[in-house]
Amino acid sequence: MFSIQSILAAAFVASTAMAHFTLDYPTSRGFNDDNEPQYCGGFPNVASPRQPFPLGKGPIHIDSHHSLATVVAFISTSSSPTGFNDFNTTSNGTSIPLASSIFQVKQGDACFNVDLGSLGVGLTNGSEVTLQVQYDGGDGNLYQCTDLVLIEGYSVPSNETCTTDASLTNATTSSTSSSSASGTASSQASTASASAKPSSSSCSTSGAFARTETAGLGLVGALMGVAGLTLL
Ligand SMILES: [Cu+2]
Repeated sequence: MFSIQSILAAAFVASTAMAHFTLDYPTSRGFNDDNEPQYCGGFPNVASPRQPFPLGKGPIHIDSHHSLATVVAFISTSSSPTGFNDFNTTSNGTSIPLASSIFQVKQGDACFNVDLGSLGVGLTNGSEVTLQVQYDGGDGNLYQCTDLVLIEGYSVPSNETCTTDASLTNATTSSTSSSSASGTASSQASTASASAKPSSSSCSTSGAFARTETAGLGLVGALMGVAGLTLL
């Protein structure tokens, strides 16, 4: 017969199988656990209205459901991006630097700052961008997008300010010290399946996504290699 304990245990397993990670601020386009490995987490269309966000330093909040994960953010300057390539270059062919370092987060809430106005891709007051967060907690790259309009001097709600910037304290590589030309969205996407190792993930949503790849290592390795070259 079934005991209360076994029923509770089953419920616990079910609940931990939810939500690899969520993008909590700015608000995500949408969240679908099963589709999170897809471009923009399976939400390819721009959300309207765009959310106001600082042209200067502004905070991004995520909630991680893996014990350890590798995170990076990048942007598209297209008003209607349709795929990863739109996060690679601007409409006039300028490479878009990563919007953050590549850094690690532990389970739970994490916050990091971006400074989109300083990326050197011509963003000004009123510019429209889409920010995509890439997250790898051991079961493959996952994505969330948010659609923004950049406002000079915009003040975020005080409760959204980062008390600890995870991208500074836990960075595995910097987005600013190396040439960003290599650190673009498509190169991240293309290295996503480059390496594999056993996963320590506690989050397997389905057979299809319960892979044992750790894309972050390949990505970090590729970027560190380039960073090394630029130091020569
Ligand atoms: Cu997961």
